[in-house]
Amino acid sequence: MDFDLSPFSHSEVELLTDLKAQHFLELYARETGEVAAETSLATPFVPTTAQLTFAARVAWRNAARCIGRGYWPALHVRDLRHISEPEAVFAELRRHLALAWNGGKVQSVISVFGPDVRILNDQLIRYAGYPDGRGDPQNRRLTAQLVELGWQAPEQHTDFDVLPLAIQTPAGTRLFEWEAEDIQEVPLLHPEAGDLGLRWHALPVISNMELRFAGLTYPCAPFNGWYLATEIGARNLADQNRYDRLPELARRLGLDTSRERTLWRDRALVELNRAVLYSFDRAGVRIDDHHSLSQQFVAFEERERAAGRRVNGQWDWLIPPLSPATTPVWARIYREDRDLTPGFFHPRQRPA
Ligand code: NRG
Repeated sequence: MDFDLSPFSHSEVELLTDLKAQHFLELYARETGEVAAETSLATPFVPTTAQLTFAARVAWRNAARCIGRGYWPALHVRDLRHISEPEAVFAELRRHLALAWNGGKVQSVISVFGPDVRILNDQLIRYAGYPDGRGDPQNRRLTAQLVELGWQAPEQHTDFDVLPLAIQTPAGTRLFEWEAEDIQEVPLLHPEAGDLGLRWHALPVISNMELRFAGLTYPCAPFNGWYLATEIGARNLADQNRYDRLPELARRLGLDTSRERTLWRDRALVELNRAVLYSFDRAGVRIDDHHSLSQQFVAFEERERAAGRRVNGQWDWLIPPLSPATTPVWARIYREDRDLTPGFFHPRQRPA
């Protein structure tokens, strides 16, 4: 439950915040069996590490768009609320990447920082998008912002130049460059067509969503799971407004691209997704396919039902972009509560 607090007076806001804290503590007690001390208006609620850990995991469980949340109880939560100095934040983010990478056996990790920090980048690892057409067109605005903040792009633009990270505090915005060892990437090989001259990074780390619960907001709480192959093969590298590589792949594969009805786009799309799975498997990097993950999601739904909980879901995000009707998610109906907390929210989305 969340409200827009702007029309309320200071004391009304305090009361609502207190109610939200009570609401969270009831949930915490119900699910963990631990009864926590009551909060009151006199003493603002400061969650314990155990409560923060629970909240972050439930926020993942509540994430309406995520097909991978069956793993929610295994989220590794790093309580870094005492850290808000940019250098220290960046050092911890490097540790986050190493912990999440785990030698290729990618683990889900969230790092929760102090309240005055924000990250400008929407993911920790992003490829630059340049006006000359190189790189990821989705990141053109971010790239321009980082250049404005002082980033010097490499002289020779490539399609996969990793952007620096912009960390914002009340003292200003600072840029940090990743070390080569921080960034794990997988070059894409097609099992029959060979090297595709493409690559993708192993870790999707969402860095611009706020963690909200108990009337509290943590604006810097980057989290990651691992990739679902269609994210890379059916969107990032395939979308016409992203890397748009289907025509080139179709030609390589000798497909007839003269007419739409040869379905060369669909055939190239399947082959690109095969290449992503094949390459990640070969490199020993954890990745899911949409059939297995959809089945796991349905099993998660069953577990939630058994626990007496309703699954929050957004159907158009849960279905995969490749062969959606072959998965069990296609024929199901989902309802979304956009205010459900604990949750992850975009900063523009209603205040907590
Ligand atoms: N489609 C985006 C990533 C979105 C989140 N996906 C995950 N999250 N797998 C992309 O970079 O392709 N996660 O936390 O694992």
